[in-house]
Amino acid sequence: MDRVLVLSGPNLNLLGTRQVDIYGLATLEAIHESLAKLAQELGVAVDCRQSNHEGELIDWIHEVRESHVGIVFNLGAYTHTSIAIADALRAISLPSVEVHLSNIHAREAFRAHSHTASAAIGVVTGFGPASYTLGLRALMDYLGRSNQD
Ligand code: CA2
Repeated sequence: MDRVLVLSGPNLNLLGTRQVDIYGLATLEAIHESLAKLAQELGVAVDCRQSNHEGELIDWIHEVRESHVGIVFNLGAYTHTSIAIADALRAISLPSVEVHLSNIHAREAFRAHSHTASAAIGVVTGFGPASYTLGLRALMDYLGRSNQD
């Protein structure tokens, strides 16, 4: 079965415990469960991982370059700072979708810029936990269409 990496970056392991006004009450575990359920419907497997470490996120991106068909990623604050992760995404030739729980364009100005968005096929931002499932649907839709080429 095809596999998709779902990558979450720093502090997202704390979801549902703090800043619930911005990020909501859902835990990352609950988001992973809804992704697994959707993946089953879509006939794909999700491999959900979270790390607070930039190098580990980069290592995982490299690791899946031949074993997985795409990546859904929420890099947390590394979105706005990490040229190294953007380079890693560009260095592999897998399609990816960037997702954010909050609308990064409706917050502080520094959040509106993403180093990594241009390495992705598209961005889903502002739909809470549904951003992850919408991102997986968008990736699978893209893969279905690219397979027809
Ligand atoms: O909206 C998103 O998904 C973000 O990627 C979340 C990042 C933020 O830096 C981005 O600008 C937008 C922050 C994730 C922090 O998550 C927390 C969860 C619980 C408590 C505190 C932080």
